[in-house]
Amino acid sequence: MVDICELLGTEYPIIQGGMAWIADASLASAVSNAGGLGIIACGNADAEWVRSEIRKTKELTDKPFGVNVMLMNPHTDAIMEVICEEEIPVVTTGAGNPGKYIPKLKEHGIKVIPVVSSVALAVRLERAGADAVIAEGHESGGHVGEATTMALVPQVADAVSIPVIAAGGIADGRGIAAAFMLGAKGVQVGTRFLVAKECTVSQNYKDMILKAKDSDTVVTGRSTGHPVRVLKNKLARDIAALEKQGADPSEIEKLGTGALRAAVKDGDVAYGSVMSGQIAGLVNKEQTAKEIIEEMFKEAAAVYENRATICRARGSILRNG
Ligand code: TUI
Repeated sequence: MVDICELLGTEYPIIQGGMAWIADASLASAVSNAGGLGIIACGNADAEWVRSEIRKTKELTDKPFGVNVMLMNPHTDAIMEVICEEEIPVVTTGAGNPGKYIPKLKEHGIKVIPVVSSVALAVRLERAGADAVIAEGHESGGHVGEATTMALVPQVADAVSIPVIAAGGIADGRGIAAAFMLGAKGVQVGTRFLVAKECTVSQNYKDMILKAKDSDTVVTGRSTGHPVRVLKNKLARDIAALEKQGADPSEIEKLGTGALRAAVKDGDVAYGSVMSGQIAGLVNKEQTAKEIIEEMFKEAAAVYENRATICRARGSILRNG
């Protein structure tokens, strides 16, 4: 199987999550400069915004970086054109099936790494030519599937022969080590990079992540067909109450429109949508992207060393009787 760092062109097997409105040139270049794969997230932006962030990122790093395309974006066709023109090495996708775009991206030598939340889609996309898949569990922030990372990653790893990158609930070295134990060859990390010094999200948003506890996220919007994991706030409670009353899904959609932007850009963390993974409770300090990546992999290496020590000790016990 192809080495994931070779595939991504990175020093570390880590991809930054494609966080809509949040993952811009500043965060993407910082993650790439630190040896991971930085990602510009398109969210619902138009193709010219994407081109402009790509150009800025190229000014800020000479390392590879990727673009995440959220497939519900109405400008997806034009964004794919820009990605081909700008010769982006890696594309990740979310919230849909990117199958129809794969042939053209591959013609341009672009690696395609879709996010999947089921074995069935992973298998279909491997057949369609995907270079790897990101198996994203229910613990993730934003748009989520049903299967948890623990259940999804090994099942996807058994079903495909391309590399599997685990996502959802990973924010330290233990998470990396666990993901590799489940059969992943790399990890995608979102929530921890949200509080990176280079992340331009509003300080109110960062503070809410830093203060969050394990039980502070909730999934809203199930009735709309687009469930999203967010930190609990007034908006989340209003949506939950409306959904309980059986409100029209279009009414719920309306409440969500513009809400992510309000939290990210204006710092409205009461009525904005504060998307976050369940692991926010573990994220309690602002660091540079470089500090985050180095700390996480140092911790992961320590987990493996501990195991090796235990195995050696157990070996001596068995030998010595
Ligand atoms: O895409 C994400 N996470 C996101 S996108 C986003 S922007 C947004 N804003 C408001 C409402 C909705 C979205 C915020 N967070 N993660 C990747 C992901 N993809 N999770 C689940 C999926 C997924 C779901 C269905 C991938 C494929 C899929 O396929 C359906 C099909 O067509 O087979």
